[in-house]
Amino acid sequence: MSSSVSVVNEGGVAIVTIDNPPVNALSFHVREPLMQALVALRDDASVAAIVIACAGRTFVAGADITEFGKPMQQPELRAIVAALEVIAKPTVAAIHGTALGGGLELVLGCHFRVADQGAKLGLPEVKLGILPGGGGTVRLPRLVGAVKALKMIVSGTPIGASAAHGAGLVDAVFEGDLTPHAVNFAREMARKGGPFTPVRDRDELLRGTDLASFDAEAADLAGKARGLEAPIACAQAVRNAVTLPFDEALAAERALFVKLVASDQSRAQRHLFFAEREAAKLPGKDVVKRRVARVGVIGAGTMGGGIAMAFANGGFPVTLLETSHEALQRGLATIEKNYAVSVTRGSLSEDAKRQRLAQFKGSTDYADLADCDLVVEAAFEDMAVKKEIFGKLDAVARPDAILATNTSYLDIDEIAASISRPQDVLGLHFFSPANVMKLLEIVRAEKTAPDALATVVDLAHRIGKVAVVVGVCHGFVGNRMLAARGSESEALLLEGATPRQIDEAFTDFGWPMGPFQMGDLAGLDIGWRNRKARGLTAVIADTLCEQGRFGQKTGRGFYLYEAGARAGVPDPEVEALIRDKAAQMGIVPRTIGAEEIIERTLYPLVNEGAKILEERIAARASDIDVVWVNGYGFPVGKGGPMFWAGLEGAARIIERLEHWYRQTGKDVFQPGPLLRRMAETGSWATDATG
Ligand code: T1G
Repeated sequence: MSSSVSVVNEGGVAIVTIDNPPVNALSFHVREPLMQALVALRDDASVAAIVIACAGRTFVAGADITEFGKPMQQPELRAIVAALEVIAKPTVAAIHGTALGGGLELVLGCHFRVADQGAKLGLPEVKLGILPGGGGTVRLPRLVGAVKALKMIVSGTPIGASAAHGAGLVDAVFEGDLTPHAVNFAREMARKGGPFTPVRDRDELLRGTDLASFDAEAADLAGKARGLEAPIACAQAVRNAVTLPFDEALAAERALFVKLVASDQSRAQRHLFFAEREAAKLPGKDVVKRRVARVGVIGAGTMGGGIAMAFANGGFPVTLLETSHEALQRGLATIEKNYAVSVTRGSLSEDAKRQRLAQFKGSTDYADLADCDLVVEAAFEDMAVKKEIFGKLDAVARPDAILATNTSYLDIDEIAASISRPQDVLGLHFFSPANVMKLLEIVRAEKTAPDALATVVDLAHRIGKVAVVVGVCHGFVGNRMLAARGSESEALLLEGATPRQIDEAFTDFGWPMGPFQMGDLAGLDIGWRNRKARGLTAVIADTLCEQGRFGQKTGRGFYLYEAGARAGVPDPEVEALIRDKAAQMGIVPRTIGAEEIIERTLYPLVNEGAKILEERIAARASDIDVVWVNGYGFPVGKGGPMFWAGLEGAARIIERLEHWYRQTGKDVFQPGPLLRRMAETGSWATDATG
């Protein structure tokens, strides 16, 4: 045997244990000994049944994603599953942790599956821009039915053990140590005797498929694909399971897999998978993290309330502080309403709502923050206000409490310098709604202590956030680049593009919404206040705000919103306003195509990202991709702005920016050294990252 696969014969039941930390991925050094073990056990007369289990924290979490894009070494997963299926004696998978992707496909080759209560089973390949390539699209429908399989595979969302048991994917669920239960189950199956029908031969569920309702469900899911190929291919593969003989459907799955795994979209999504994990890694040696048992949040407004919920949802007791009893009650009432909405939607149980609300303690007295290990300030975006708050915190907070600000733009070094312990100060820049948005920009100030930084990076993971460590500058990474993206939006309006045309160019690119839809959703007054604070203007947006048109919240912004409508409709008044302003500025409108819109908004985004890397505000280009995909909806199929720049070609980006700068009367475009180097080498690596 090998160190990755071991076999123990327990009274005639062979226990095959896979041991490939950290997630038992089906790497080649697992597949080869696993195949050898199965072939040997198939013919071993002393073995009446076989159990496949895993060591460590989880069952097989999938194929080894790092092997993609390289020649696949034999045996492939498909061959192992086929070898499993011809074994006449009962085969039982013992599932704990997460059986995902190839892990679930492996267990579909077994006659039976048993799981512990906390197990999850799923086929998340679609999130990597591919589809299950080990027979999952053909076998899963045979156990749970075509429509259930379609939803699981196109969403990529795993299901829990009890749901899997109810759906027929798992034959038994056990509490406690799973392996003995699995061995007893296998022994009982052997005692009862066969035949043991392999999943591939179980067609009964498929025969009842209503293809019309299947197609309707598939069409609905396809409508949400936003240009991604994998969801469409997943649906097609599951449909093949219903309409084609097993082996033809399996061959069709393989053909789709081979096409997708080589696609830019899958490369982009695999890039993001590893980029998110890389972003959480801090340079230098590991440091001892500080203990965080209780969190304080200052400010119970939209951001403060959302931040408090994010920590309460992660299991932390929260002290929520406001300046007045009325403001505090308003904040707590909003939090309770938010949880009530989740209960109504069915995404939260009443019991969970009660548990989370019990985590909150409200106060208007700073002294009540004295037992907090982390305090997050989410007050008004004003430096004087922040300094006053941090001054009070400096006096009351525990000696090694971490003092964080949620500021979007202000200089955190200046805040840190205003108190006695700058080493405890950092930024936690949440994105609204803070209890929903995954991205958390962790701002490392000049004097932030390494252990404080490591502590909050770990905390981010514990509350389900995707953390990216960034440096101090105006807008950090995301909002600084957002300003670069928005700089041309108004110019495009004045030159002849309508808000709808610009937004449609974005949604056709794959964004969930365009810049004007996003502005109306977030509230145009936020940008207006920020521009005024910095002495900047945006002639159209400023005029709309002066008219009280703040977007959805006022029923009118760039678009008109019928009572309560979420989707706006073009407003002739706005288009007339744009025409008037353009005329006053002597601009003659012209037809502007989608390609120009994308080049003039997204190429400056890339250029700003390159500057951010040069200034070491972000440590890696992939960190910038993680920010933009998780904080602003950059299409995952394009991998984030910096990965996408590689697809576009930095040389082309430079050439087009030079063109547009000339065309719009700006100074000559000067690409920075890193953008130039990217054009020459195809790599964003800076000296720091090698
Ligand atoms: N392959 C290679 N490395 C993997 C991996 C995988 N499948 N999954 C995780 N890792 C690494 C990860 O990069 C990190 O590395 C470490 O393991 C811990 O991961 C044929 C083709 C299982 C829920 O998509 O969802 O099967 O940073 O930080 O938060 O049809 O990992 O430590 O160096 O995420 O506890 C399908 C992907 C593959 C599941 C655990 N499977 N993994 O989460 O730990 S394609 C997936 C996850 C496939 C077949 C197809 C999560 C997790 P490092 P982690 P975690």
